[in-house]
Amino acid sequence: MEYQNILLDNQDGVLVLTINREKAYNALNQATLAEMRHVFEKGADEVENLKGIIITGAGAKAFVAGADIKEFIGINEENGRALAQNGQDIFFLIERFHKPVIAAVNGFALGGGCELAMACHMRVAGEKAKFGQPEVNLGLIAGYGGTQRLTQLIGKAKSMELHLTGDMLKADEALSLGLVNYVVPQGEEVAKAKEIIEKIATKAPLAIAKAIACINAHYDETVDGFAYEIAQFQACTTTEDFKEGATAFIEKRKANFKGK
Ligand code: DAK
Repeated sequence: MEYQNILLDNQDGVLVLTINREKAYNALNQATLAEMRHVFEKGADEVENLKGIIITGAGAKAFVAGADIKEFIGINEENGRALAQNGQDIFFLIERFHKPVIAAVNGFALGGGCELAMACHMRVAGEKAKFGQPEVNLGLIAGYGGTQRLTQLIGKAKSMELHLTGDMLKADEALSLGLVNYVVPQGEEVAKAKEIIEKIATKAPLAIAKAIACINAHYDETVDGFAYEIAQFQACTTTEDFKEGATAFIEKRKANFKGK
């Protein structure tokens, strides 16, 4: 697939996905969502020795300023459900991806942009980043999982406040509420996200994938997270990497994990 709305840069196995619609503050139109779906369904796994993915926005102003409001005119009762389902499916692909996905939030992360950041496994914010769910200003509510993920991340009271007022959070407030993992000087978001992914890449890949799946299981009411963890733990014990990790510890050397 040829990408028109995103840029992909493979930095030694760290795939930097830049939403490249700077003039529209990187607003998510349907074409951009389709390209992102393709990356997470296919493209990323074609990257040799993929370590993880960083999602960021082009330019200095915005990560993603929301769904593309200029496309809204075509949304109606008939297609609204399918559009929401499509968006949520793509964000689930991100959330359930087997390698770490980190949002490098370089500016406004509003509406669908905040929802995109929240679907990632972690978030690194530049100090000028702003987060919010301002859909009520447009007669809408969040449709890409925002009511659920913001509540999971920062709790009911603050999530309620943000969704009902449409107010924005500054980066330091987002940090104190647990919405972001780190706040860094403006422009250093991708570098910090890369540092985290490089660290994770030194660990056992199958264990990393299973840890992501187990943590996600906590938020899936159809799954008993504790039972799921037992099964995934047991599966780890059958891997070559488990033997290698334990042996390396005893032999006082660095483990050489192979993802097997
Ligand atoms: N969509 C399209 N264009 C946008 C945009 C957006 N969300 N946000 C900004 N832009 C464009 C502006 O139109 C402007 O383009 P030109 O007019 O120059 O062509 C350019 O980006 C720069 O914007 P401003 O001139 O407004 O820049 P400022 O620095 O003055 O203000 C701002 C920045 C981010 C505060 C402001 O642009 C703003 O309030 N933007 C809208 C933010 C917003 O309301 N975002 C939430 C959108 S609602 C759905 C599921 C989910 C959703 C929708 C549907 N389905 C199930 C179908 C999610 C909804 C949302 O995300």
